[in-house]
Amino acid sequence: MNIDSKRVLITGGAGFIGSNFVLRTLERYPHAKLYNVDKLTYAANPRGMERAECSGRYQLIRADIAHGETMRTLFERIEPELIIHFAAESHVDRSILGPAEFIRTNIEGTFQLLEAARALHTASKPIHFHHISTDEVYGSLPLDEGAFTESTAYDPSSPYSASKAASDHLVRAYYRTYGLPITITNCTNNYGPRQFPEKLVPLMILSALEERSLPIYGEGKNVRDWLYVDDHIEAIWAAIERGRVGETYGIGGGEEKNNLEVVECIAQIVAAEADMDAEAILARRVFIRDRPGHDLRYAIDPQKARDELGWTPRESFESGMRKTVRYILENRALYDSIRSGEYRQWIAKNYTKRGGEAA
Ligand code: NAD
Ligand code: TDX
Repeated sequence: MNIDSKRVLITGGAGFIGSNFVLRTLERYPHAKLYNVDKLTYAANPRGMERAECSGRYQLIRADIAHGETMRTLFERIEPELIIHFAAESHVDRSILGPAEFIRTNIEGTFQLLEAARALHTASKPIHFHHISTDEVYGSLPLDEGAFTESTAYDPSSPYSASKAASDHLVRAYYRTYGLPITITNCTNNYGPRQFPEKLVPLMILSALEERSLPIYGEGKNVRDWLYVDDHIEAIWAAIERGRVGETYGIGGGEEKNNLEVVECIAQIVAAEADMDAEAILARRVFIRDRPGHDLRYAIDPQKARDELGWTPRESFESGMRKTVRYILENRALYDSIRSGEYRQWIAKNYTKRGGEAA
């Protein structure tokens, strides 16, 4: 499906990946109209999206995807031709502390969106549903062998990954049962500008810059397959434009690093960019209690995406990390305001709510 000139409903477009996606998509597709349905939870970051707001082709609608009636009304008003579903509770540690919101947003929310799409989809006015998912649905790999493919059996470990697995199953069921046109991408760990600083990469960059301790779970040997956010965005465009309806595509960066290596690389880059001492940063590593159910290793074999979509990542881990560190250095005020709570007040003042979402 061609994205340009379409009415595109994006969910979670104020979050990390979604907000990067909105900004890049407005540039790449000069006729697309984007409607961003976002509840503006703690993880949302609508600041810095002035470029989108000035485009005349972007609207932010504050609403909860798990609120069925609100979704039905919105879909009837917007009449989207394409839905790109990013919205989720996304942090594994939070899902361990309190899974309820993950079940509500990730499962119930996906269900309500699918229902709203099913109600409007017809052969003459089709709606394509693209679902953004994660490699975590496949569980854990041994340290030194193998990679997930699209046919790997689901085996999620955390409430987060179990809720994402359930949402993937629902999306595929709506294709098989009701003929709703869908595609799914299951991507590895992203990093880049605008990521909420609870996740490993921005947390470590800010801690290094602020001369605070760097908390590493367990022994730091867990491996993730890292992908710069812009490369993920290219993969989503490719899956929507060139993917086959009903198919799933694994998206992986081919940059496997354990957490010690990630922190080492961040220390080197922060030291170079901010004129600091890498050894002094690394001396502040502290090894803390491991995450319960901590998956040892994730890696995606991206051959299907390469062969069918012609997609390959452009950034190396090193070049993507350098861009990320520079972005944080140039936008310190944004990160300071997120952590001070001043930014929550700014959201409350600037965005009115629609039905259904928590205060
Ligand atoms: P994020 O936590 O940064 O942003 C999530 C966004 O969803 C926020 O803007 C939030 O306000 C919104 N949201 C949450 N609950 C909502 C609700 N009930 N109704 C409407 N909006 C709601 O997440 P992210 O890291 O940008 O991830 C986006 C998607 O990509 C998620 O589906 C995630 O599972 C998937 N994913 C993320 C990664 C990663 O490394 N970050 C990797 C693979 C897949
Ligand atoms: O302080 C920390 N110390 C630490 O050692 C944090 C926050 C994390 N870690 C470890 C845990 C993981 O092995 O770093 C690794 C990465 O952790 P997260 O940034 O929490 O990411 P992860 O759990 O791998 O999940 C991420 O990638 C897949 C996203 O949060 C998910 O939304 C996505 O689906």
